[in-house]
Amino acid sequence: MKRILPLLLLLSVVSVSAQSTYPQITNIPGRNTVCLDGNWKYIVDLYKTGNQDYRANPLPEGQSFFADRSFYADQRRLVEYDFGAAKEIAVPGDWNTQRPELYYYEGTVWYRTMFYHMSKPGKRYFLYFGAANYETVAGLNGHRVGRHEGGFTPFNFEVTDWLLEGDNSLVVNVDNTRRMDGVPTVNSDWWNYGGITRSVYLVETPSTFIRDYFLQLRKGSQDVIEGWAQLDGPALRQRVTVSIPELGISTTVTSDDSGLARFSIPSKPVLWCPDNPKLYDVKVYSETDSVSDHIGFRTIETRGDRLLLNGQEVFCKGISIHEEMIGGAGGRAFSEAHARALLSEAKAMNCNFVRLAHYPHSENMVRMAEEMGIMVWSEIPVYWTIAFDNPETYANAERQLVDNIARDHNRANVIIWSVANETPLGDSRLEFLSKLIAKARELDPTRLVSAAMEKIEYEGRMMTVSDPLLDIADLISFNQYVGWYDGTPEKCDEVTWTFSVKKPVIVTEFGGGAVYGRHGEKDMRFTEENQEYLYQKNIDMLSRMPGLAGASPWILKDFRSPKRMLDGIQDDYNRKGLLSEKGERKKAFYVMQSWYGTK
Ligand code: GCB
Repeated sequence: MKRILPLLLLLSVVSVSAQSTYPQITNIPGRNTVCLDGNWKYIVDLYKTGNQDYRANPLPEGQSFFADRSFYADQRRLVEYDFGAAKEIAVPGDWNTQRPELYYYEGTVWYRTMFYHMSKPGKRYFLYFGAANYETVAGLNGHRVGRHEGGFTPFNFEVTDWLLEGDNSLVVNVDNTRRMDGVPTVNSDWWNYGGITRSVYLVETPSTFIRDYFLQLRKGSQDVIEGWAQLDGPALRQRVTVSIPELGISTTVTSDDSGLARFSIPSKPVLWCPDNPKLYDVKVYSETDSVSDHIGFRTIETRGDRLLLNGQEVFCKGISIHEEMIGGAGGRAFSEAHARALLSEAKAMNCNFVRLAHYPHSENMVRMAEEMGIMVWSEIPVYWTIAFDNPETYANAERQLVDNIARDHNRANVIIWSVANETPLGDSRLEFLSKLIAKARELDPTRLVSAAMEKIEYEGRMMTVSDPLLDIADLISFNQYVGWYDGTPEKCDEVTWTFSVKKPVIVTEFGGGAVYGRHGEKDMRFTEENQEYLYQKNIDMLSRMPGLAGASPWILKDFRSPKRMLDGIQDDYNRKGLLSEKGERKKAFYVMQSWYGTK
């Protein structure tokens, strides 16, 4: 087995700033994979000491460490970083809730795992990370294999040439330092959980494989399945088949010179909807590869201020969710069981819709919601005061949008791509968000695109949303806190809403804080009674709103946020949950449950 000591120096997060050059491989559950999850060694590196030699002598991406003897200069430092003596931490998992001393930690952590592998002839291999927050550099057996920025989207690095027969050493550097130019930026109202927060896989593919495919009903049609498959590898011209046995479909086309195969298949599938979340077994195969999936078909569109699912008016009975575990130590949720726990509470509230705020949640969450018949608002972390003037920040945001859409574009339950939340008005912001909206539409013409905007008030208690984005987005979707940040709950009775455009309205946030078990008069802040009253008043107000097509109040569960320091009340939690962090239902939960029960 090769020495693993010097690997840290190789994997510096400085210098080369290019994103991973490998486009995303989609549908990992339908591929041939080895899961690398487990207990990995870790070293906390507050001062980024492991990066320093590399900073002086950067190696080009992919170049062998062992070719450059100058890196052996300081053996002592290398020994200090020997993983042999290091402790272990679970992957996936945030580091903050696994180690008390890392609760507030923001910085660099080195991870190392060993795995056994024997390559098969003619196969290609990729390391796939579901997500790691925020910046990741990975190295395999002494070779830097790639860097990725963004804490909530998947990424993969090809490692075919760097795998050894037998034991392999994978070193991963994760840095969750907040950055002004990052997406999100330094200021956000949620915990900056660091680490490898979603599963890691070694994916095996044939030398030419089906990297991605997109199959949905043609926009506006319920009887044509349309889409494409993209091959990756040397044999780009092949016969590619889509097979859906239950629909009697087996359609073959030939891919073009770039490996793209386009499909247009007449068919009348049973449509996916919350009451009948029908999924079909789908197989996409070429002469060299084959991938299986479960795909549902539905349409989503707007007509005036009406929202139509499969041509029928639908009301989005929603709740906003942060991807945080219910109970235990809390922390970043990632597994199917975590997803089921969160979504079951949404179901119990009679929801048919969730706003997965404020960043792409795990694939488990989206797939579980799809199976349970829950529609999804999917969002990227363009949140508050992003560096809208910075072209690199734009490139980063666009990359996250592209990766989010690539991962989930076959999920029937995803009906809305959201490009932002509560961003302050301005020219550069409008240009930034308009470009993101155009990009989303270019990649996926079948879904709606919007953003969570903000309400404004003008004379005489008239409320509206005044945002040039309204002309571009498909929805009037906005956050409002009448009765909490804005007056007392009674104010809801006094206001009137009006909108300058005729589009469906989704109130993407409303609510207020309450501590579970804290009781008092309905005008006493942070009591369950106050929150319950606030919800009753808001529901009355929403019911009078023209074009109301849905709501996703803030929020399912109390969630950690460093901005919430009030002693004895908040204790690092935003208390606007309808559940406590342990999952106990507050009174307002039942207000939503009964309102949605009548809808
Ligand atoms: C908002 C934000 C959300 C916050 C929430 C609050 O408008 O979109 O991220 O957590 O308000 O609790 O203030």
